[in-house]
Amino acid sequence: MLHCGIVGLPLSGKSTIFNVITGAGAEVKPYAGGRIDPNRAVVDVPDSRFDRLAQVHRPKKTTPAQVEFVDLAGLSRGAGKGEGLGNAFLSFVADADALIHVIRCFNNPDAPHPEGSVDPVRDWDIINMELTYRDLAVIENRLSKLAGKKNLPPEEKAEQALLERCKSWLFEEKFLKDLELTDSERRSLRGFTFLTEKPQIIVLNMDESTVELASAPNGAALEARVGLGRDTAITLYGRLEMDLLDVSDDEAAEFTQGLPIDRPGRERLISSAYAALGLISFFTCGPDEVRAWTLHDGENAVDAAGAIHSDLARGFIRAQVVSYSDYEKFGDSYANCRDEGVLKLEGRDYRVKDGDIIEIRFNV
Ligand SMILES: Nc1nc2c(ncn2[C@@H]2O[C@H](COP(=O)(O)OP(=O)(O)O)[C@@H](O)[C@H]2O)c(=O)[nH]1
Ligand SMILES: [Mg+2]
Repeated sequence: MLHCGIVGLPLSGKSTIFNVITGAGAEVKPYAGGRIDPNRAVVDVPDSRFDRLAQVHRPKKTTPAQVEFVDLAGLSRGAGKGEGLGNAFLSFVADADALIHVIRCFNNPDAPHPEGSVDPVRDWDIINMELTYRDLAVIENRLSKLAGKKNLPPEEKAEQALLERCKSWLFEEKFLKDLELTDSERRSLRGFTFLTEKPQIIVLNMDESTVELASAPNGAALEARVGLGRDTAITLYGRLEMDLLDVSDDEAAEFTQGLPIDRPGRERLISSAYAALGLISFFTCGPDEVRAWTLHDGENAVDAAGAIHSDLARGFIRAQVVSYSDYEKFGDSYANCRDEGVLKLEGRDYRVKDGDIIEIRFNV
């Protein structure tokens, strides 16, 4: 399951956004709290294809893909150096596959900004600085261990050189996810769970009065900094969208008039997360269960089999595959799809596509 950690300064609206995503009713506080226990929620991935497949098959059980969200206490200055809640907090972050980075763009005198003013660019820098400090601390720690050893074996020499490269890169104020590395170098860094290596989905938490990003505080600079326009940055209207959870559709339509909210916040966020992480879904359909599964784009038929069960990967023979769109087009019938030649038997190396409906043939 995809695991997303929500980060941001205190009072940036993290818990509010957690509620928008999950409808979970987490405590939203107008002051900077000191809890480190995170709120956790598992959310179904919205997918209209999955919903329709469930209607067509009427199985005993339906299992959508799911994402876990973890809402943490705020990250403050100094956390990366172990101050305050720093280390405990950052260990939660290290577990995440992706970070939802909430940036405060709203004014709210009832919840004064901990830095004294609303300045999204400064806030963006503070958080990323903390993530960078933490990664540097991890690197320094390992480097000093290696430096203490005599006669490093070749793999540790290589590790040392690689960590030195990472360190200089971080000193240039760049993120490790943007450092060009070979697959084996990436793999050797995995155990460090570097925070700046994680994809970020940037959530600009807007005032309901701020329709255009340009009218957000320091909007132009912010846009340049976070590269808005890439699929990894979205705007959310935290408080407004949280209030929408409690009203009728008609009222909601009235509230959101003129705002660029075409789909519910949770859908926008989850689909950005899938895009940022390069994730795709495939489906298995039968009378017992219709289920959506998550893979990384580029994974093959054996990976799909392994996602379902390790036995299926081990005894893999072939995958029967039809795309969702063909299946729908030909009357939701495998027989029709076979006649039309769109139902295929694929081998191990077949690259799974988003929306494939798959049945694994196997022998154990
Ligand atoms: N005006 C306005 N206030 C918000 C918005 N999002 C959050 N708040 C308020 O800011 C305060 C802190 O929100 P919270 O979600 O607890 O922030 P956290 O500390 O980052 O988890 C609460 O009083 C919220 O009602 C927003 O989009 N607009
Ligand atoms: Mg909170």
